[in-house]
Formats: sequence, C-alpha cells, structure tokens
Amino acid sequence: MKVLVLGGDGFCGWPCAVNLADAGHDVVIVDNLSRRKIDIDLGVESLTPIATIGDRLKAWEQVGGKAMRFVHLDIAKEYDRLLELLRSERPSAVVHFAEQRAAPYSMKSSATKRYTVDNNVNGTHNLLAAIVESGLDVHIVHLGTMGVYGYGSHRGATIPEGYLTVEVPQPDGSRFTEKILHPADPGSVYHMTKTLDQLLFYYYNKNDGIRVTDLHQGIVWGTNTALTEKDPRLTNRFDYDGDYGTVLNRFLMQAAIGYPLTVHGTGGQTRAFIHIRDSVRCVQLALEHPPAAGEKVKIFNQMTESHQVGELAQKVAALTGAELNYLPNPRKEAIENDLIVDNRCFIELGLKPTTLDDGLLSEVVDVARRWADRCDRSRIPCVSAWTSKQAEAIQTA
Ligand code: NAD
Ligand code: USQ
Repeated sequence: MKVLVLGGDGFCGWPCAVNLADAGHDVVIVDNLSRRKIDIDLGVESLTPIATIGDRLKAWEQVGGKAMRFVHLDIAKEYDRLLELLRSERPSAVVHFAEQRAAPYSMKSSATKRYTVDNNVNGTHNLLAAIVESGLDVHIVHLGTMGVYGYGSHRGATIPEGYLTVEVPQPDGSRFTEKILHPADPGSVYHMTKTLDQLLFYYYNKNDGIRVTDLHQGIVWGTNTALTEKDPRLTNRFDYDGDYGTVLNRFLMQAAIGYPLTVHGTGGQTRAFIHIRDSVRCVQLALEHPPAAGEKVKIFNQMTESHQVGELAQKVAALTGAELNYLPNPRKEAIENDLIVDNRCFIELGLKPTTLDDGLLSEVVDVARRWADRCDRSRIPCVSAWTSKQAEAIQTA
C-alpha cells in the first residue's frame, strides 16, 4: 500500500519507514528535519552518528528492499503543499510521527511551549483538514502517548484502551451508561498537545468520517532494529541529553560511561515502556488492520510493560555496577503512582512483547559504550524545570 510517513526521519519514524518498505509498502517519508535543527540549536548530537537523510535513503536502496522517497515539508506551516502531496500521491494511509516530542524541551521557556503547541496542534489539524479537502479516504495512524491518561493515582483501576464506560446519574434517579474518551490529565505542555490531538481526531471522525487509529505509546527504549543494523548509514538516533533523552536509555547510557544514574525524586514514578522493535511492529499491525468506514477512532495502548523509575535504575545498577544518584525532581509530577494498563488490542493482533529481560538491556549498554567518546557529559543533567519552584530546587542542590 502507498503510505506517507510524516516524521519519518525521527527516532521512531525512521525504523518504522524502513520496516514498512521492507514489508513491500510504497513509502514516502515527509519531514522538515526540525529534529536535526533542534540538536544544532541545543548544541547536542545523537550518541550514535546518524547519516544525512540523503545518505540514509541511498543506503536503503543499496541494502534494503523497496526504495523510499523523501519530501522536505513542514506539515504545520505548508498546508497547500501538504494538500498537493496528498492529491498527487493518493496514499491509502498516513503514519503521523511529525511532532515535537520531548516534555522537558516543551517546558524550557515560553518560546518552546509556544513552538510545541503551534507545531503539534497545527500539524495534526492541517493533516485532517487536508484529507477532508482532498476528498480521499486515507487512514491516519497517529503516534500519541500513554501520558494523555495522566500519572496521578488511578486507584488501582486498569487504564482502558482510550474509552471509559461511565454511569451518568439522571434527575429522576435513574442512570445511563456511556463510553467516553478517558479523561485527559497531561503532565507537560507536550503531553497537553497530545490530548488536544485526541479531540481533533474525535471531531473529524464524527463530522467527516475520517478513519483514525491513535496509538497511545509508552516510553520507547532501545535504538536499532534488525533492518537499521544492516548498514552503518541506516543507524538510528540515540538521544541521551537532559531534554530529549528518555529515562531507560539514559540510565543505560549513563551506566556505560560511569555516570551515576539520574533518578528524579524518590524514583517512585511508574511509567509504561515498549522496545523500538515492538513499536515498529505495532505500527505495521495498526496499518494493516484499519478501522472500517464509519467506525469511531480506534485507540490502542502501545506499551508492553510498566516499571517504576527507581526499580529500573536498580535493575541497571545490578547489571552494570552503576551508582544511583537521587536528584531533586525538575518536573511537577506525583512522587509515586500506580499504572495498570490494558494492552489487549495489540496482543490479540499477534504482538509478542519484547521484555526488559530479553538481554536487550545489555545490547543498549554495548551501543552506548561503543559511542561513549561522542557523549558530552555536561549535557546529561535535566535542567528544564516545570515551575520556578522546581528550578530553585535543582539550582540549590
Ligand atoms: P523525533 O523527534 O525523533 O521525530 C519526530 C520527527 O518529526 C523528526 O524527524 C522531526 O524532524 C519531524 N517533525 C516534527 N515536526 C514536523 C513538522 N511540522 N513537519 C514535518 N516534520 C516534522 O521523535 P520520536 O521519538 O520519533 O517520536 C515520534 C512520535 O512518537 C511523536 O509524535 C512522539 O510524541 C511519539 N512518541 C514517542 C515516544 C518516545 O519514547 N520516543 C513515546 C511515545 C510517543
Ligand atoms: N526521569 C528520571 N531521570 C531521568 C529522566 C527522567 O527519573 O534522567 C523520570 C521523569 O521524571 C519521569 C519519567 O522518568 O517521571 C519519564 O521521563 P521520560 O523523559 O523518560 O519520558 P516522558 O517525558 O514521559 O516522555 C517520553 C517521550 C514522549 C512520550 C512519553 C510516553 O519523550 O514523546 O510521549 O515518553 S509516556 O511517558 O508514556 O507518556
């Protein structure tokens, strides 16, 4: 099938595009390369050396399957070009990764808050409006986040896949039940944009019948897939800095270079995780099982396991001998939370979860050791604070 992969040069998008091309799909990557520019602005680089998009595509043509094409386009700003692209390519599906995805980056300043909202909300809305204007029947597969449900206490309740069944009391004392979107409880400006995306999908699905699958993804760990390991020019990015590095990859990389593991607060925060190989597989499964015409937005929880951050640090320490460093938390978030998640949709579609115990933790440590000399240790601390109170606490620590 013809698929546009928006954000296909990024950490999740690149291995996904390669996997879809390998599976025989006709892939067009659409990206404005803003993630590479943010690296330049922040003065950091992926721990793994990544090739230019041109070299990536050349390498894929030489060692991979079906060649991919690339279109340099900003989906948040270039509406007319996006519409023209849909009209000329007539894709069956669009996979939408093209957003600013780091919570700490989104909380750095009023400029990064505004950029994150402008980029993410306009990008998603432009895509929806362009599909309606094109008159095409295009299935959108969107990468959302588990963070839309929030990380407060769910009081032991299982988080459902997107929709919650509620009982509404009536004035006469009777009750009716209804399935509603699970209440949103974002923990950063970035996560808030994903809750806004959800409403945009709900509306365009109801009004225009746009078919959407929204993947509520957990924290992705690991770096390469079997396909991106085929050639050094296909290597995926590895973010480790305080703005873009995510917790498990950061701990593994810190262990590799002998840097004490940066646990925020008590480490009682529980989060959902998924390995990059499973993330890629899930996107393919979602694409190949689209909603039927007239079906409401499909929501899948794209995660395979939940862990407490402190427990993960201890696991990495046991594996590598690393030390733990408990730091004042730069984020305004619950000290601890429960997180029980329903992920039956993907399991029923055949996903075989890759778990933390599969030896892949050591593989990430090995990748990090290999590129340790590319690490700038001064960029490891998380300095983006959620409020001035948090900023003061990290400065005085
Ligand atoms: P990333 O920053 O590595 O990739 C995003 C890509 O989109 C980049 O290549 C960037 O240049 C491009 N992009 C951004 N704005 C654009 C625009 N306006 N027009 C065109 N291209 C644009 O991020 P990622 O880690 O690959 O995440 C991809 C998606 O998955 C995001 O939407 C993110 O919210 C979601 N997600 C990521 C994780 C994770 O742990 N990395 C977890 C859950 C969900
Ligand atoms: N944390 C530490 N130490 C660190 C870094 C983070 O203790 O060095 C803690 C944070 O305080 C937080 C938790 O680890 O409690 C997760 O932080 P993270 O940066 O790994 O993940 P998050 O900010 O939630 O964002 C990442 C991706 C985002 C995606 C989200 C999925 O960047 O795109 O949406 O994971 S989820 O967490 O399920 O919402």
